[in-house]
Amino acid sequence: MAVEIDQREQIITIERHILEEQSTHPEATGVLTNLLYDIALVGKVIASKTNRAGLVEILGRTGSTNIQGEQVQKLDKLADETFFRLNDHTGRVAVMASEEHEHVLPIPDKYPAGKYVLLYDPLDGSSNIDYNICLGSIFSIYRKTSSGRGSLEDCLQPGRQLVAAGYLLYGTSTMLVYSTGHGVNGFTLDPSVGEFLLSHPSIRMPDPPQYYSTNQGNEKYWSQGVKAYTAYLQGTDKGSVKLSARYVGSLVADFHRNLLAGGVFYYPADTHDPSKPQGKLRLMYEAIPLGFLAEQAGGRASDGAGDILDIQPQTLHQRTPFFVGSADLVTKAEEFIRQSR
Ligand code: FDP
Repeated sequence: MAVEIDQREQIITIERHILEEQSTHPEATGVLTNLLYDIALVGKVIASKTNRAGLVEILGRTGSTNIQGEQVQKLDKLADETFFRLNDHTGRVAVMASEEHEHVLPIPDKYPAGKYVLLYDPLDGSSNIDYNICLGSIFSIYRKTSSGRGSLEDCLQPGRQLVAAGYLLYGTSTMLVYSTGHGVNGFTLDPSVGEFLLSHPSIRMPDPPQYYSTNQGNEKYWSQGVKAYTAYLQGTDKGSVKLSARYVGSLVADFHRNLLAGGVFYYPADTHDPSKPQGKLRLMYEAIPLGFLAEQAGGRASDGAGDILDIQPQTLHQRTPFFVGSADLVTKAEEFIRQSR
C-alpha cells in the first residue's frame, strides 16, 4: 500500500537552513556556517544545564562536588566556560570577549586563530536563575580587522560592522534566534532529537504593537522625557498609544516577546546609581546584538538620541541607555527625550 507523505510543512533543521543561506553567497568558505553550528551546540549544552538548575540541591552538594563526581559550578560560570571551550580550538575565531570577563579572551597559542571575533553574554538575566524564570545567552560575530591574532580593537567595532548576531532563549522551550543580515529566523530545540528546527521563519515585528517592557520601579530616577514617554505608552494622553506592560527582567525574554508581539523594551539612563549614569545594560554584549536583530525584523534600537548600531564603542563593558522594539515606538522615545532637554 502506498503511504502518502504530508507535504504541507517542511521540517528544516538549523544545519540545513544555515547551509542554504551559505549557498546564496558563492564567496563563502563555510567558516561562518560552522561557527553558527558551534553556537547552536553551545545552546544545547547550556540548555541541558539550565534544565537541571533546580536539581543541584537535591542531587547533593558534597563540598563543591555533586553525586556524579562533577564539580558543582554556578550556572553563569558554566555557561561562560561552555562558550569559550567550544570555540577556542576550532580555528574559526581570532579572539573572544565575554560579559563575564574584564579583558578580551585570546585564543590559546596552541590553537590556530581564525578570522572571526566572537562576543557573548553567556547567561543573561542571571538574577532570575533561582526562580525558574527564562534566561538567555546573546552573541555577536564580527570579522577580525587587525593583522594579528585578534585584539581589543577587533572587538570594539560598531554594530554596523556585524556579520551575525543572535540569542538563545532558555524558556518553556529552548530557542535560537539569529540573523546574518538577511532577516531574522527562529529555531526551536526539539529535545527528543537534539535538533534546532526552523519554527519562526523571517520574523517581522507586527504592527500594531502590544507591549511595553521596563523596570518601572526605577521611574523616580528617570528624566522627565522618559516619564512622559511612559505616560504616552500607557495611553494617559490624547493621541497616545495604549499598551499593556510586561517585564520579566531577563532581557532576552523581554526582547523575544516584543519581537513576536510588537512593542518596546527600554532601560533608560537614570540617576539611581551615580556609577552607572548610562543605565545598566551593556552596549557590546546586549544592546548592539539585539539592536541588530530588531532592525533586521523591521524595528529599531536607540540610546535615546540615535541608532545604537552607529555608536563607536570605546570600551568593552560600556553601558548605554537602550530603547529597542517597534520602529515607531523607539522613534517616539527619541522625540520625548529631545523635547524635554
Ligand atoms: P540580570 O541583572 O538579571 O543579569 O543586564 C542584565 C539584566 O539582568 C537583563 O537581562 C535585564 O533586562 C536587566 O538586567 C534587569 O535589570 P533590573 O533588575 O534592574 O530590572
